[in-house]
Amino acid sequence: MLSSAFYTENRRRLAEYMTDNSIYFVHSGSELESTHDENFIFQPYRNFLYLTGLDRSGAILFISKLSGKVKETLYMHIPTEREQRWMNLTWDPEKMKAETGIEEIVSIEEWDARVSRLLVSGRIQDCYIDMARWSMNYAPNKEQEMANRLKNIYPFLSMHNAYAFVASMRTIKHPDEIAAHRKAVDITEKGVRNMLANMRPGMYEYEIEAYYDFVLKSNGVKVPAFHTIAACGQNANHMHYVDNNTQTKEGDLILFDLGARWDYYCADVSRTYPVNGKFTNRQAQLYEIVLKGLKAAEDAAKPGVVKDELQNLSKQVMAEELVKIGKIEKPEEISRYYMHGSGHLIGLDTHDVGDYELKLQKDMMFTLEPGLYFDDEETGIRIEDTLVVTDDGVDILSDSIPKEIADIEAVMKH
Ligand SMILES: [Mn+2]
Repeated sequence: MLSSAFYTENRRRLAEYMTDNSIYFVHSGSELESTHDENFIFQPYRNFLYLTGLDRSGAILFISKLSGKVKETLYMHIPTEREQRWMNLTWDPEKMKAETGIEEIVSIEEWDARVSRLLVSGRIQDCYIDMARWSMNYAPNKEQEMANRLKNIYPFLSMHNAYAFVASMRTIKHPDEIAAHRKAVDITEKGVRNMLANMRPGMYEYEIEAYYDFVLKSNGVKVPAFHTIAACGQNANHMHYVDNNTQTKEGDLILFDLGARWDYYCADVSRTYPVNGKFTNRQAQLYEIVLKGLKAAEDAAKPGVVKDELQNLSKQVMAEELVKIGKIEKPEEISRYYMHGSGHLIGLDTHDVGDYELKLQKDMMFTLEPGLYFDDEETGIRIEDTLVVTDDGVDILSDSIPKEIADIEAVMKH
């Protein structure tokens, strides 16, 4: 958890955005069943987390603004004695008040009575919900159910979605958030270096990955930011390959796309390494093209630049190089070997929320990840850094994770 001042400030800005005589609520989310009596690991809805710091299921943050007076209440499921015993679910409202800066914490059972009392006056006209929806086909979530219920009972309410506003706040990182990111990237680096120290041809992808997982676990990272990709040879040409169950061969390149998570802040780094520690001339030639594409974008990144322009720059640089070595005849043919965008905002989500058309601003965090995928050579290369925008450029948080050929080969010399 970051400081209570951070969460309090986030809520203050949200309340400022709300019109007078309005309410806002956001659910933390609930546990989802995986099979029989097992649940998936609970993931709090990130806007809830950003406003409270709490990762408890079954909670609602409620903010009312009445005649300019803002009141914040946290509605929580109070764990039963049985839940406290079996699940180690603690119930310490005073501690939660101190951690979140929210002065009122009450049982979720009081929700109906309290919200009724507030809405009966008819003074509340605007209701802000906070709802992200990745697909129209997902089952309705609690946020949607509650919005429908309130709209049904109080048809005069005008509904608004505060999601985009909170998402826009999330794109500019507080120094404490950047520090959490740095920690996530530092642990990622330790994990990658442990793989480099132990990787040999003939190992299965999962055996190599285990050296990374060990470092994450032993540094207190329970869950990584996303499923690790460890893809040798042709597997690297499937961008979201996560089977990681192929035996590596002498002469393979292996592509890793991975990241630790610290305080819910995600690292996202890709590297491509020769399993035996030494690039062939051809591999080095192709690798340098991707690296050149990445560096061109990193050198051009600064406040005021639109992120997509950086993607185009990487693509253009790589296309020119591919023409030079005779792999393609015209630059536009690069689309045969490069079929994804380069990078995304990053934060509490790996592919973080926010407006991707925006120009870069100081303290935004994002990734750049050009790649080239050659089915005809059974070789896929991607190099990705996690970056934070500074006054006049970017700070590459993942810069010390080896990516220059000389550094990689020196580190891997066993
Ligand atoms: Mn990425």
